[in-house]
Amino acid sequence: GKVRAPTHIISTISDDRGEEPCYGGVPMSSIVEQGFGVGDVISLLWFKRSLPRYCTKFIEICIMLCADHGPCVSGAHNTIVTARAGKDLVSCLVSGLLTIGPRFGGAIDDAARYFKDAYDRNLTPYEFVEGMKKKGIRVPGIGHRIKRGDNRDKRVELLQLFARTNFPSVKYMEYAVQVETYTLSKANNLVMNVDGAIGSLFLDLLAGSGMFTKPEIDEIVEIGYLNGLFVLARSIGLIGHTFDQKRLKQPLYRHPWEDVLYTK
Ligand code: Q5B
Repeated sequence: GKVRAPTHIISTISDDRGEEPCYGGVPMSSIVEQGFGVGDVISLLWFKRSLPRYCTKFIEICIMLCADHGPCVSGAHNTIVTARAGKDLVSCLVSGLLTIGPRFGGAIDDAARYFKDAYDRNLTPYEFVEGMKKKGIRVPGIGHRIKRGDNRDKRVELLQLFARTNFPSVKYMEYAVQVETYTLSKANNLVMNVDGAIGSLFLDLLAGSGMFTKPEIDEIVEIGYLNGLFVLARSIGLIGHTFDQKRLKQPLYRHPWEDVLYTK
């Protein structure tokens, strides 16, 4: 009989060999005819299943709310400086993307990991936060440079409102809110940030939708899918900042001497 040569790549999410490409087994024409959105496409390509509409809508809201946060944040700043150095679009984009990490935008996975672990182990917010402090780890998803207890992040409120209205359960989010109440009692800057809101609410989506088994949820949290939402979303804004700088014909950026403390 026929002998199949061993393959060098295994791929399970898409297939372009037929008459039309398929995402997660769904032909492109069905995706268009059924009026699928980018949330459905993410569901098929990242999670390999069609998720209920409230889940795909939540994914789309995350993308929209994280698309940009002005020119002063780390990512946009890098992109703007790179654009002003005359670099191409991809260089400007990746220069901004490379700032995404544990302090800026890339705390979603760790927020999900730590909130899940603490909630599943029945830790009180006090035990959780003080335990993190003892280990010298900042609570991911908590704290913001400009947001405060008396100047909350509107994005967090919008995500929470959507989830409270549409999700069957928001137990992880409510736990994160309790953690925030405790951290705010310590310092006014320790609000829940957008990473913490998405991290905790995605746990609720995974656990409450009935679309994932427990081992699948553990794997998603362990691998770390959720920073991908911020990376994808912020790419939209970083591309916008690149075009903006080029349209404005901005010159090479040089930081002013007066703003540097030169010291020995
Ligand atoms: N302290 C975000 O810090 C920031 C603490 C904490 C315990 C915490 C910090 C942090 C965890 C990572 C995280 C996502 C670095 C943030 C984002 C997207 C964005 C960005 C934008 C957008 C801010 C002052 C005192 C110190 C600290 C203590 C601070 N955070 N303690 N757990 N989590 N968070 N990142 O203002 O006693 O004085 O030493 O690492 O979730 O990135 O808009 O800008 O859309 O683009 O620099 O929203 O919170 O505060 O470092 O001066 O700390 O608070 O230990 O205590 P800051 P620091 P002490 S959302």
